Amino acid sequence: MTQTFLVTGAAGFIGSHSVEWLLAHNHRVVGVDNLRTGHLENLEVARSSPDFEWMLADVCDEAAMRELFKKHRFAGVLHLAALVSVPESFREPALNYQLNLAAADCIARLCLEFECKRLVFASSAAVYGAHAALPNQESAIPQPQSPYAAAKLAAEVMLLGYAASYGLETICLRYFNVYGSRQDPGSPYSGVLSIFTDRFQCGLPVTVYGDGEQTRDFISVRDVARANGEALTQMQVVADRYNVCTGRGISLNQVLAIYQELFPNAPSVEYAAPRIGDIRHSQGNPEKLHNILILKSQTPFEQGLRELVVGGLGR
Ligand code: UD2
Repeated sequence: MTQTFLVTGAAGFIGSHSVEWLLAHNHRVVGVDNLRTGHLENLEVARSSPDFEWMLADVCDEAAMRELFKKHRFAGVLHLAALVSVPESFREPALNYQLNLAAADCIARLCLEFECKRLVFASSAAVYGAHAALPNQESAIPQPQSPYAAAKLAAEVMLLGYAASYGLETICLRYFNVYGSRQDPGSPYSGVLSIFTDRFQCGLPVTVYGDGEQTRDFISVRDVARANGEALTQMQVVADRYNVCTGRGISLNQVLAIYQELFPNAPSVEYAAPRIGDIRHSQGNPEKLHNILILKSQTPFEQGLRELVVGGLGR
């Protein structure tokens, strides 16, 4: 039976890929976005499908969201809409509270009211903080160091509280460093691979903050979309928090070695002082999620990066 799913933040980087995964697996999707940071062009493929319904709306608008829940009987919700920038959460703590905590609570209450059983929530590796033991395990005590991380953690606690209280199937996914097409390179705080790809393609030098030996657990957006889709649609899940990562830490210098093969004539890399608050190493343990979801093999980093460079950021 065809089921209908709601995706909030559908026009975003992760949202648009997740919508396409659901459509490719024969589901109907309603996509909502206020286009604050999302782009309608990201939904070009989705909007050509008769199984996709687009709605320009703000997830904080409870009346609009209630109308949507009333109209459709959602089998599940993928809640991705968020204030996505950590630095912006410092500048705009009230907006961070609204978008990253209050909106999640509102969506969860609507799920309860309209008997939608499954809620997949976009959390972040940011909840671990800079001093957590590596690889990050879900059982570690979180140490949020930004309003962004605090709100994501608070939302996890709230939603898992609803799981325990009302049986809502809440899956909190802690994304690590997601990369891939449609990641907007437009701000200095954009994902490093979107910035590097954009600059190398324009023949411009890239800047590395620090010595380049910092590591990140980079995961392809394609694998993240699949994890989102499987978490939303698989029969057996356990309401809990899960890392979405590869388990492999790669240094920026290793990343640059791949770019150098792809852009042999690129200007030399510039090194600058490390960014304030920068985490030295980030690496997660993916086992817990892999134990509940049947996930096929993941995209090797070298392959994912080459595809991004060849296919382009906009695809
Ligand atoms: C990621 C998330 C952030 C938060 C955090 C949790 C992204 C975009 N950001 O921040 O939301 O969850 O993890 O810890 O996924 N860098 C350069 N040159 C550049 C840009 C960045 O050297 O032009 C460095 C940067 O200093 C850092 C690394 O690249 O050491 C990764 O930076 P990032 O902004 O992609 O992601 P991160 O890990 O700081």
